[in-house]
Amino acid sequence: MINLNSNNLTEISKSVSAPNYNRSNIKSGIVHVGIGGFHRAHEAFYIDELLRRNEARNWGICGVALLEYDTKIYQTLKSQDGLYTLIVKELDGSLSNRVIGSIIDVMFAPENPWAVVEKMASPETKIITLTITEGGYNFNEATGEFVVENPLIQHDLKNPKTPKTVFGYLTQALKLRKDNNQEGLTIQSCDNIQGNGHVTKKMLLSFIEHAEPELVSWIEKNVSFPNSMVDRITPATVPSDISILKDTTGIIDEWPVVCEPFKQWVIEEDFVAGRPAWEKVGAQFVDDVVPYEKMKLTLLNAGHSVLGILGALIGYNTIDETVHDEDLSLFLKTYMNKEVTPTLGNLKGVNLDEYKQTLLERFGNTHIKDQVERICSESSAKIPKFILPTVISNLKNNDPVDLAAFVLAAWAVYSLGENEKEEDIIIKDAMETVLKQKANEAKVNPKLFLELESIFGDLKSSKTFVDSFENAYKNISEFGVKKGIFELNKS
Ligand code: CS2
Repeated sequence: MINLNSNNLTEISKSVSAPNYNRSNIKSGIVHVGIGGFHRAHEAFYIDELLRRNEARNWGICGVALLEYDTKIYQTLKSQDGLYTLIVKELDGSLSNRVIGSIIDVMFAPENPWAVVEKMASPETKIITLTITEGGYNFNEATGEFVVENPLIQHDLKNPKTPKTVFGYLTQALKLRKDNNQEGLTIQSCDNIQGNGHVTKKMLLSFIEHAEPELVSWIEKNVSFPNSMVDRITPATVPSDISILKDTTGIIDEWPVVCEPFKQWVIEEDFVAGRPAWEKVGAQFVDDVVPYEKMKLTLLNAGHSVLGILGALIGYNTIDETVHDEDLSLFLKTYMNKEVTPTLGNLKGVNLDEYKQTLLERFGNTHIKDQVERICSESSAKIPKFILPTVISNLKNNDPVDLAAFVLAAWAVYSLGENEKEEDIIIKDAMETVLKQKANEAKVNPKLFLELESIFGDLKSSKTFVDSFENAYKNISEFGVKKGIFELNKS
């Protein structure tokens, strides 16, 4: 058995593919915030691939764990010198293991916030990338405006030297760069949000208007915020992933990452301080990423939420189980074809039919075992980005919204915390308390669930939507999801 760390790399490379480059010669041109599974399956993989081709010596990654919650991942990566195994689960069930070496340093922000600010401000840093989750951007879903009342934001405004949120860190780092007459840099969001670069810029500038207004014009001139679409399904690592790796390779890795073979990264060309040659390892650079983002958020991510919420109520545990249920897969296909596709218009450069077909295959990968619980987590931040834009567009055009209403009604029932087998559903959501409260009120009058304005905006005033929602709610709560779908098909 071999512990995964730098000293053992030569030994490790005898049993799995491992970095063939000298990690001590690499500069960290990238500071990345949020070193969860997705970053390690995606961006860190692309950089590792470049490093293996000797193409990215200035583009190693310094990974930052921002929250107390990230203590364990920080400690694990620290003890493994930033190394971890990426386990790709192929469609035929075979596993390809590869040790990734691109994270050359890790920092734990709560331990020494100012060290992180200085790292972000160092001349070596050219890009700050973010995976801080959909909810991390701190905007009101209905208005799109920054939520300055958030107590953590208030903390950062009052304690600029010991920030807690990404906005506090970025502000201090940019201020330091300006004060030191440094060049600007690129801030690149890798989260699932339409216009993720625009949103990052808008939210950061809103914070800065309150914190350091004189910094705004410097940022306008010196910092860029490219939009991007990121994709690779990365379920949460489970104990058997760790033990299978140990049994088959002898490697002791406390936190490997598992993912599907598919990956995609479409990026807008807008980097003010240089960038890695990501195009050499499969990323696409385009002038306008909007079509790709729309497609991914409204079909893949929404598709996940549809299967996750309906599947959770029925009592399924993994996404492949849900998509192998004929009622659910037919429901999803109909949702994608009838309610989503017409809202997408003509997307230059993509073949939608092929994309949807591939999605069903990816969701159906029986080896991935992506957790329904992971998909349903933080639905209050996901639904407004993945499903509501489709609803709003269809209502505007007098097009059907019945299937989306069915999913939202199922979410209201789901939020009661019990599935159709009378087992508890574990709800992981920043809005858990209020969701449960509204879900209980909805038992008497379903449309009260839609009063969650920070999620649904003004949806409750659409009679068309409310009628479909109430009808679906009644069917789901009385007869269950599958019979509810049957009733829906009849009408
Ligand atoms: C998922 C995403 O969290 C979710 O709900 O839809 O994590 C999805 O797996 C990734 O965006 C795939 O690229």
